[in-house]
Formats: sequence, C-alpha cells, structure tokens
Amino acid sequence: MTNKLVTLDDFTINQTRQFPKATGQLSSILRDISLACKIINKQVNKAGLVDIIGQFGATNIQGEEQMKLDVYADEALINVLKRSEHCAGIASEENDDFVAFEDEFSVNSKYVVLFDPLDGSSNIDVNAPIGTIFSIYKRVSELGQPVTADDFLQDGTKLMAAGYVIYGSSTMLVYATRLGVNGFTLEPSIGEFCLSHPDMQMKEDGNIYSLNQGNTIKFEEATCQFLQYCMEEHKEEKRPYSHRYIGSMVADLHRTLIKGGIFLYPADKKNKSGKLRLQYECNPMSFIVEAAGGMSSTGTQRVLEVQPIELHQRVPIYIGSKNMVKKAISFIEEQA
Ligand code: AHM
Ligand code: MG
Repeated sequence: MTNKLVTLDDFTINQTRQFPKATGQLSSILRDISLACKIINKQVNKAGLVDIIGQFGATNIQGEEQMKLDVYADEALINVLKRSEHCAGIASEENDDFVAFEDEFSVNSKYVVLFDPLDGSSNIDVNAPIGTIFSIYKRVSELGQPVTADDFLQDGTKLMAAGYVIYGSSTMLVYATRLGVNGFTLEPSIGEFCLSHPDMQMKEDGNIYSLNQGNTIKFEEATCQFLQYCMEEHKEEKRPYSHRYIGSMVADLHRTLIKGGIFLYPADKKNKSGKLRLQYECNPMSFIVEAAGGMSSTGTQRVLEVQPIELHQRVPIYIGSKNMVKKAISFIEEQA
C-alpha cells in the first residue's frame, strides 16, 4: 500500500472481492458519483475566474437562495446518475421531489442515491471549503417499476454507503461502508482519487467544539450549559476547548473526523428541529462518523434511527467524538 497508488477503483474492487456474491453495482455507483464530483470540482476551481458566482434567481424548497454552482452541481450529479445503469432514482436537497429514472435499465436497478450537491454554498464567494454529501440505499420497492417515495424515506440504519467530497485546499472523497471509512485525495495530474487516509478512526475525546455561537441568544438552557462547559478550563488542556466554525458542514465535520471534537447544530427556541436536513446531511454524516467509531445524536435519539417522514425534514444534531457527544447529551438529560 505504501509505494503504490491505490485508486478509488482499485480499492472498491478489492473490497468487493471480499464478498463473493457482490455484483459490483455499489462500486459502480460510487465511481459515477466520483465522476460527477470531479466535474463539480473543475467548476468549483474555476468559480473565481468565470462569472459563475451569483444568484440564479431561483429559490429552493427551503426558501433559500440557490447559487449558480448549486444548480450546476445538482445537474452534474443527476446527469451522471441518470446515465448510470445501476441507479434507479435520486433525491436532492435542491429539488422539491425525488426523481425516478424510468428507462429499462434504471427500473431494474437496486439502488437509490440521495445528495446535497453543494453544501455550505454561502462559502463559495469567500473561497472557503464546500462539499458534496451523498448516501446510497437499496430500494424497497419492487424491481421493474419506477422507484417510490418509500425508497427515499428509509432510516439511516438501512444505509449501504455514504460519503462526502470536500472541495478545499485539496479535493478529497471520504466514504463509509460497514467495513469502515477511507479517504481519497484527488491527484489532479491523473484525475484519480487516490487512497490517502486509510481506515479513518474518530478519537474518543476531543478539545474542539464547533457550532454557530452567534445563535446563543436563541439556544435552549442545555445548549447554553454545554457551551459554558466548553469554555471552562479543562484539566488535561489547562485551558478551555477551542472553538472552530467554518459554517460549511462538510468542512467542519472533516476537521472533526480527523482531529476529534464535536459539531452541533442544535434545536433552539425558534427552530425546534434545528437547521440541517436528516436525509441529505445528518444521516450520511452520522453513518460516516459512526463507522469511524464516533457518535451522532439528535440529543434524545440516535440520528440514524430517526424515521424520516418527509424528504426535506430537519433534525438537531450532536456529532463527533463519543465522549464529547455524551457530555452534550448529559446536559439535555439533566434539563429533561
Ligand atoms: P446549505 O445546505 O444551504 O449550504 O446549508 C447548510 C449549511 C451547513 O453546511 C452548515 O453547517 C450550516 O448550514 C451553517 O449554518 P449557519 O450559517 O446557520 O451557521
Ligand atoms: Mg446543505
């Protein structure tokens, strides 16, 4: 492994070999997603050069302004997955409803893909990291027919794989299956994602907390108490925990995965479900973090066990190093 480049393809083919009955369809979808992300990456890199930054004049279902790159990323993923033989349909944070692919190959495909094509898009015009988040489920509807809403409303425990691509100082694809979490860095000269972070593990403890502290005035008592705890001097560090917040979930969680810590977007007095979306953001990230040995909770329930009722549903989230997440939950339990 040390002196040979292991591409994403090499890696997934090797993983598939461990399961004699595997058909390779999941690997093929992953390859399609990585292709779409390379296309998005090219455009993200050009964002400062071409006149692509700006509002597209449309709003998405959450009433937020979409930027041009969001639309571009959404279309890149849909086009690639539509052509793929193994994807039966998609649901995207940018679209009101899921899309069923109805050609003869797609209706016989086993998998559906959900994605947030460009998360953290408010960071585009300041050149800060943004990302694509994706998840793959096995459909529950009958093969041979177009997919239905039930295929997209499965809880996170049913995930087959999930991942993200971070467009940062380098471009990385991190993906998780039940076998673990691995990170691949895009080698631009050959256009391949190459294994750079094998078997990623989350630290049990951490000393970084990440949340939008500007919302403090709206926070519930338990969140304020946890914040207070983070700002106290801690024995081991002889100082308070550090606060880091980019405002781009992919970037904040990528740091959390590598360095340990906690990321939270809690419910507050106004937004009882927080801000982040269960199916597009919280479930895939929870699956990755749990597969790396971390923990993810809504504060009262494991995120992956929340039964989705609608596609664009939001949930509060506390995610990261086990002991920090447990500590945050302990304040919620005390208040209850
Ligand atoms: P988006 O999907 O519209 O980009 O919003 C999601 C983003 C996350 O990446 C980030 O964690 C959060 O919104 C930041 O929200 P806030 O600006 O309220 O702190
Ligand atoms: Mg998002």
